[in-house]
Amino acid sequence: MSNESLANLLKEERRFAPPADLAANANVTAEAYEQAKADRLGFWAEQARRLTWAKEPTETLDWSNPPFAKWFKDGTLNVAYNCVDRHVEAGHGDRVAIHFEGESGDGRTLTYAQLKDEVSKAANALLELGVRKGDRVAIYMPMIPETAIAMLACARIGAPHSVVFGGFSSDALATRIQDADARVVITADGGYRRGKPSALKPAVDEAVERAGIVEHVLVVRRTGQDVAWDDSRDKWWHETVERQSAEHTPEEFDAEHPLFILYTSGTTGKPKGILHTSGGYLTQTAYTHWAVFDLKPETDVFWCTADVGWVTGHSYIVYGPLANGATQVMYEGTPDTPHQGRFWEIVQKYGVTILYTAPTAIRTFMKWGDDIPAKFDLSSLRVLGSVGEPINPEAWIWYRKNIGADATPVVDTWWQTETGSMMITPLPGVTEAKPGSAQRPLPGIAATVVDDEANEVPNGGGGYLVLTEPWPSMLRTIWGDDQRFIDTYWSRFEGKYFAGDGAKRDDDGDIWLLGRVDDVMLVSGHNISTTEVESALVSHPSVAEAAVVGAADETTGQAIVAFVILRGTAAESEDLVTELRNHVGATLGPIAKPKRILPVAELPKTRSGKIMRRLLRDVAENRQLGDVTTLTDSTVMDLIQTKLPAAP
Ligand code: 6R9
Repeated sequence: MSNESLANLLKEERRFAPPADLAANANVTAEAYEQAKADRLGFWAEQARRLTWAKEPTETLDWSNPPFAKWFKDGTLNVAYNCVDRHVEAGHGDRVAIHFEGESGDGRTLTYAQLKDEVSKAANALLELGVRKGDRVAIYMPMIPETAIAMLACARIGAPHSVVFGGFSSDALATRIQDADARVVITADGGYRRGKPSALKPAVDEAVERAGIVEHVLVVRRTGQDVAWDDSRDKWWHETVERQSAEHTPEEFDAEHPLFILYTSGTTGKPKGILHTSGGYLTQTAYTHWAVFDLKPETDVFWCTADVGWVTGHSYIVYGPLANGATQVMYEGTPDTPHQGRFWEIVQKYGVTILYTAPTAIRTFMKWGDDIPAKFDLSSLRVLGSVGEPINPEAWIWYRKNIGADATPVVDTWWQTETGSMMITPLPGVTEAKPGSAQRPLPGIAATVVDDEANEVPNGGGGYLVLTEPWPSMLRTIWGDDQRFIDTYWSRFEGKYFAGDGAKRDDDGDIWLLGRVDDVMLVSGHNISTTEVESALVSHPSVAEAAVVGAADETTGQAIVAFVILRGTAAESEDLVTELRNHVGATLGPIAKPKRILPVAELPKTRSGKIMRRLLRDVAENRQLGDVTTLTDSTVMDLIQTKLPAAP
């Protein structure tokens, strides 16, 4: 953003106070902000006491060699013990840990006592396969309980896991196996997706062949489909794990012992293996899951709809909820199988009280229509969360109104794979909520918005989001590449973590996220955020979803090109396009009017639901498409290309 700070275009005046009863019984009150401000490290030291340490840490943060942080470094603990055993020891062995809902309606309930046995057996099996402390294990699985069990078994023996999203190609899996030098892969024959078994093992076979270093493949039988088998290498989970002893004594590891590597693709270059360690990561995931969702472990039923292959699944299906002894739902399939009310049917069936999902899902539900959730009893819900992208104010309002009975708080949580857990978000019992804004850094977190020269922008200004103090669940490095870690995150602004997101501060000082800096458009010398133009489009009753990009333009530098998905009833026409352009002009000002608006059937998205604007930019600029390997459905791009007349 060289010419001018991000234009501050969107005005959102709606406000929602926390419900009185929730505020009165909230886990966290406004005092937490004061307390953390007065003594930030003392605050985190106190949060670390949520965990059970084998040896209590005496030092909170060692920041003597920035940006390489060490949190709680003289403490030792076992992460799996914290997520499982200690709840059983505390007398909660009969509490449900996981209500598993298979796509085809099959299900299974695991109590904490059962989870302890399963994790112990899996840990013993990994030991039998020769896995030792520090060895990396790749996990390529559908959304089934064995995935969480496998991750916890790795944590239990100190073997960092690298979960690779089950939808990624064998290529992507092979690169990640190689980069982490993983000798063991845990997978399944397949999983259910859209009513059909979807194979995983063939991709593993190919990846293992290509990587050339894998010694054992442990295979869960989920679908029963035929699989190729290599007797010297492949082992069935039900044969290898089931015969193990359910006794396994957890070993204690240093707080900074690596817990997992998770690859983020980024826009260019080879994927970055984001490294997270044990004590600080678990402290912040447990704290945020408890604070931001106001979790009451005895009564709440939590459901995070993310895939475990995404960081959201790591932190808010596996580590945060289980460290807190929560009861949660885990769902294998898609939201429209066998019908478009599937999510609401699940909420009703299990009495879900806290729901955590992504804006892309919410916009899809909006498109499907209000009458679908209206058919189900959603009265158990008391807190709704959003993560993954900026949530358009209209989607926020829809979520609260149609899912939350116009009463539940919506927490819009900003964070990244790199931050490990939530960083900027309202608190449900404290914050007067603003639709579309993540609002404030959590207690103990220091975030701000700066301009090109690293000066903090005043209220009303826009620029780059930075984190100004280390935090417990921060990434420790990029696996095998400390220099890339420094260059990517710590070099843009001296001494500050550069998140790569554009942001603005409103007149109250609240933070609004405006999308990736790489996506910001420069139109006639004005930096305009894709998010704001998209939100303006989505606020029109005919638009369900929108993706906006800047395409090279001779007169204005870049011109705004919008791809829109129309709502079911809206017909595509010249008049509608003109109306949409005028609507954006009226909402944001003439500078933000898209030059072209193209109705499309689908938008290109990553597996975690993020719109891949760079591919749309390629289309808008008539270029060869870049890397499409992380796309959910690559045929989407063919459809979009046929919509686009050759650029003028
Ligand atoms: C957790 C996760 C990180 C990027 C991040 C930002 C976007 C996530 C957001 C949000 C606005 C929110 N993002 N949550 N933008 N508001 N509440 O998504 O991790 O997959 O690494 O993506 O997602 O652009 O920088 P990850």
